[in-house]
Amino acid sequence: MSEPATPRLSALVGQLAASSDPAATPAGADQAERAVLLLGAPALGESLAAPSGRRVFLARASALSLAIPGLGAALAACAPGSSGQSDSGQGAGRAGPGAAGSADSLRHHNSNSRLDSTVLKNAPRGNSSATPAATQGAQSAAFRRYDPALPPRLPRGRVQLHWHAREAPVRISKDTVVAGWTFEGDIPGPVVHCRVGDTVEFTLTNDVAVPHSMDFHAAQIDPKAAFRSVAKGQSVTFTFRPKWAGAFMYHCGTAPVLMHIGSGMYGAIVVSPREALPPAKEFVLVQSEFYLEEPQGGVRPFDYSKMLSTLPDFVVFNGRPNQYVDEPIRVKVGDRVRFWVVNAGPTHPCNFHVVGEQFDTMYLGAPPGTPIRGVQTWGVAPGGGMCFELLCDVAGEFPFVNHGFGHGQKGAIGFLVVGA
Ligand SMILES: [Cu+2]
Repeated sequence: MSEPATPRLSALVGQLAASSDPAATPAGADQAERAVLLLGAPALGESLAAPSGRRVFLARASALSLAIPGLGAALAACAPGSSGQSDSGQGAGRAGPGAAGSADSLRHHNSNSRLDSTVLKNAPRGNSSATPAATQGAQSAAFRRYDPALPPRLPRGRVQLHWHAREAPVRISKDTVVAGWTFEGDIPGPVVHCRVGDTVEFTLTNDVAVPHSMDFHAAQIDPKAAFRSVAKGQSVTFTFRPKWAGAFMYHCGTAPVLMHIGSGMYGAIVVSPREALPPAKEFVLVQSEFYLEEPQGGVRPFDYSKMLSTLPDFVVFNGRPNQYVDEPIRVKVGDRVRFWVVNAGPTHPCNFHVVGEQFDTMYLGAPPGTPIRGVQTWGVAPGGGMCFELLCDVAGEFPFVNHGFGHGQKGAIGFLVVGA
């Protein structure tokens, strides 16, 4: 067998991590290649499926960060928006406390950085969301139905949000409390509603020891600056103007993203078009999967190993299994209903369907463009969002489900009750 012409990245990672001496860098691994090693995904053959393989990779990435001091800072300095200045207010990270520009932030702007890779080390027992703040007071956590109604748009075309990354126990049913990593204390986080062209000025302050970040899918922005992770007590601020209408996911993007999304850090931003859509009762459904450990002290932590297995305990709309079976969504005959469906995943599709109904309109892209008619079921991909409309011209109780019934059966089901 002939030797490969260039060394494989995984081999370079291994060689670099094996020595803390920068002089041991193999010939041919120039700065650019090292940057790829630091920022990129593991090479083929570096299995992330095995937790030990992932930890080895993160450990190697950490070793590289230490072995090549200054490289992270150099990369961050090259990033647009990292100067802490915003020319137009759109598409540029803006300096806040802990924003790029400080030595601290330069160490953790990168989602594979050393600080981010401490996530699982900080968590008790390694693969779990069971931090003290996420578990304390679990028994007294009250159940609250997540209101599916689309909130009104904030006025004047300018949305200012200052959210906190928090750990909190969240009661998802009468007998289940989960150890949540959250935006604003709930799973999902709050629904944001704006309009195409509005200005969204967003600040995230991290209240907890594990680093966190925010990634809005409705934004077109330099992710290295705006979506960077921030340590406890620090903040990141960025501003964007959504260009497209639709239902978009937001989530924490700190590595390992699976752990942060899987532990509750996600939600929906609905961007209405400038043109008015037909009048309707509008609802937001965020589907997600819950991978949980057995209860300990009345709380079930999220389980990273189970997330990797992709076999969830619950699949839910708006963070609680079957909540709209127990307390349905109610409308009247003659109402048009518009569902903005976001699939936060982290892994499985949402095959959205309303039993006994058809969607007269579903928008393949941004509403009101590209409508398609007469849809029975449509798959919303993890990380995606779509807009479904139906006219409720028949009274009755209509289950809305994930028609992938292995997942519908695990809690992704509710009732749309159409009253006469
Ligand atoms: Cu996070």
